Amino acid sequence: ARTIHLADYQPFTHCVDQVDLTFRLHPTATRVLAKLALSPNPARPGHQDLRLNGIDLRLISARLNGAVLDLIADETGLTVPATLLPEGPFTLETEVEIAPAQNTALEGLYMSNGLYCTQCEAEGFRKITFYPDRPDVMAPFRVRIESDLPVLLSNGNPTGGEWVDPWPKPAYLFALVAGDLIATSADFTTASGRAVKLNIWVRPGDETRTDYAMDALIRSMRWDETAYGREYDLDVFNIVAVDDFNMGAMENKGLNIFNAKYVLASPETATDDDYARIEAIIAHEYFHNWTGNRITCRDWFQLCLKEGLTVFRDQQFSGDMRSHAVKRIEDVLTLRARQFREDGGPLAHAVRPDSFVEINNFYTATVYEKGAEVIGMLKRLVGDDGYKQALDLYFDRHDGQAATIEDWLAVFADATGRDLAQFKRWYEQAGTPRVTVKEDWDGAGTFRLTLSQVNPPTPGQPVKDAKVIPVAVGLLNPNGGEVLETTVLELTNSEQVFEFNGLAARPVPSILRGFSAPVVLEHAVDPTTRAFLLAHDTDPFNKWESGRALAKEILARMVTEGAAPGADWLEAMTQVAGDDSLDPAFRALVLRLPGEDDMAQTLFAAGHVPDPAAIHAARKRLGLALAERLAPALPGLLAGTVVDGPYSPDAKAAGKRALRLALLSLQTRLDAGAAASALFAQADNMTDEGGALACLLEQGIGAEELARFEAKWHGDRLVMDKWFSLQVLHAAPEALAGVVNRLTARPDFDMKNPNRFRSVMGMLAANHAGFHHADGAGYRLLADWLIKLDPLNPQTAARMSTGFESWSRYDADRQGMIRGELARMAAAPGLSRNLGEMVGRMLG
Ligand code: B3K
Ligand code: ZN
Repeated sequence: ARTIHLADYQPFTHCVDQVDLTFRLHPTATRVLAKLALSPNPARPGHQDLRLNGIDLRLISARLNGAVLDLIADETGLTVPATLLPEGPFTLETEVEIAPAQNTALEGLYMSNGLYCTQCEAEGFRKITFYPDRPDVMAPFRVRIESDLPVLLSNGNPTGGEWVDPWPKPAYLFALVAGDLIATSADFTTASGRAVKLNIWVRPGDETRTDYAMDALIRSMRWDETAYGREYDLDVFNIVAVDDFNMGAMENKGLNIFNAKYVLASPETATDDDYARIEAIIAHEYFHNWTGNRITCRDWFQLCLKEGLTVFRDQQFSGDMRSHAVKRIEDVLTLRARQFREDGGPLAHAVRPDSFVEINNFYTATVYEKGAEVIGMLKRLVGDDGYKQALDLYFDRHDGQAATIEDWLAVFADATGRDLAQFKRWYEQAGTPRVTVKEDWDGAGTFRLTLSQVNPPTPGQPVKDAKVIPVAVGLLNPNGGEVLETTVLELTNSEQVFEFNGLAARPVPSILRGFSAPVVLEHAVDPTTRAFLLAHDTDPFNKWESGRALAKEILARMVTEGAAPGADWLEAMTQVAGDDSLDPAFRALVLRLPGEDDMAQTLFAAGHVPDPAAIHAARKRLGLALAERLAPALPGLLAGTVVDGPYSPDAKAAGKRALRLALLSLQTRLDAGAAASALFAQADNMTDEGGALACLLEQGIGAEELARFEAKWHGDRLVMDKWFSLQVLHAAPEALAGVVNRLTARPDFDMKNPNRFRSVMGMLAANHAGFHHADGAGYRLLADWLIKLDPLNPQTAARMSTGFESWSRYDADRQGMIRGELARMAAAPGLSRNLGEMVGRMLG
């Protein structure tokens, strides 16, 4: 397969001035008529061939300025030779036939439960019609849909039986939906007075579960007006929920298409986490209307231009709606679990990669989450005002354009006068920097911090330059009072000394407050000081982080030295559990034990070969030790988390439920499941019901509850996904393969449905001790199923293969087994470009 390089970018030969599409829908023989108004692109002088992308299209006819063309398409598209083209503007009409019902890849036009829908990002439009399918070709679209189905939707405004989108857009933002759908509607008036009709379209029966998504949409629209001065720009905004979708959702202009999982919510069926994710994803897709649609990417290497920024914006939004402290901790947990893991293995790549084989393989935690972190650092370095000025300039200067990271950095440089040449390395160099801290107290009022950075090698990038790293620091006095409030130190060299004078006593430093940079901090701190910071730090992130570091250090010593659970940590946890002055959501996060994959990552970084079984056993012992320590207080603490009144998904009530479930997980280790069974039986919401079930399964009990859950929910696809997930995630290591085999043999295990496939195979890889069981059964199972899925849905197969990305951490036996499975996949006949690239990169 061919590798595409950023350095080879060239503008397209032609401009598309207008697109007119007619769809005659049919499950196996849809006709697509495309009329393109084209003209030579002045940016590409000379008389050029016209090359259009097209895959799996049956060409019926082609006409140039009305005259029939005798052309034959090849595997990847259609060329109209320059010799046939006039000097100036011309029209090209094509008619093609496609078969949406046979499209299991869920890319292009496909069918989901009787509904026609599309997914075009990144390169799906070429499966719909012949077109220059690249983001820098932007055109206004007009769409006519011929079908008997009751609801027919596309981008833009409905006008005289057509959908007219006045905003020039790249083909990846095209969308079409047709089917039997019901809308929940609302009216929205923008700040400048535009009336907008909002519709959320779902399958009949699901319309009782759309209220929260609508509420989140309205709040998102208002927020973007106040926080960024960005208004909506069409008369309608449609959202459609579909059951079969490769990812979370898609920001098609005026017609967002969502995985039903991220739209539908009712208290009985959705957890608090589901509600929070729905809010975040609704916001994310809506925010793309400006950061992604009005200003798009010049080429796919610039993907982080829209994704990093839009993630950053949705994180700000969720923080404003809920709690900034809790949101930041959750975001860092995700970053470490997914992005640090990726950055430390064979799939590491820059936030802006410079080559790819299959772009769909680069919708990663690095592009999204690290991309957002990079923007957070930029904001810290230029300040809130500088950020605002830069963003205003960005929207002003680049509206209607397809832009680059160079454009993005230029608006910051121009708006603030700051030189960002060194900062740009964050976009170009992969890997997680390690920042080491040394403290020095001279006994006479001066405290010195020596910060140094190491940028580890990653595939294709053996040597790295120093980054500019904003390290937010505060100093506490020995009584816990703050003597230096949060100050940003700029680490730009490989080593630098920062001095603080006039101090009355040796301070306790709080370093990397708010997780001010996506780095691994190496700072030797004794357990007493960690506990002190957990008790006194004024920065909520570092307060949590101190408890986290303490737990990880103890777990590491339990695994490597057979140490006992540390007294400092148990004491500190007791304090936090009982401290009613702290936000319950925060307490829940502190009480949550570090995950096993996280521990494997940490141990590996410290020079150990992680033993999955030993980590699993140590984590169990630590949980039990904590439960026993808290035992006398647990009933009272649990009673304090009862939420009065009917269910509400708001952050305060959700925080209480999160604390209750954290405590219940401990209690279940002591009472053989009595409290959890009771909560399960009386639960009136999915957070409690699913949470109680998880507590039971985690302890290897709960078979009866599992059966009751199935009997109650077997008709609900989304809830049944949870039923599948929970069993796989919490299966005992030696039982995992058996559980997976039992579940995949069920008739309701439909591998064509990505949610269902992920519920089992994603959780298989997430069950650390089970997946890495020494018998290798987990590895074989995952590889077997990826080989089966790949011919049907290469995108999801490739995505799920990241279960193997951490292979190099483990012992020689496990490495051998995983590499064996990767090689077996690599040799699978007809392997897709998607999975082929992933497997090839993992094999190195
Ligand atoms: N832009 C889409 C993701 C498309 C993924 C293509 N494989 C959703 C989002 O980031 O909002
Ligand atoms: Zn996005």
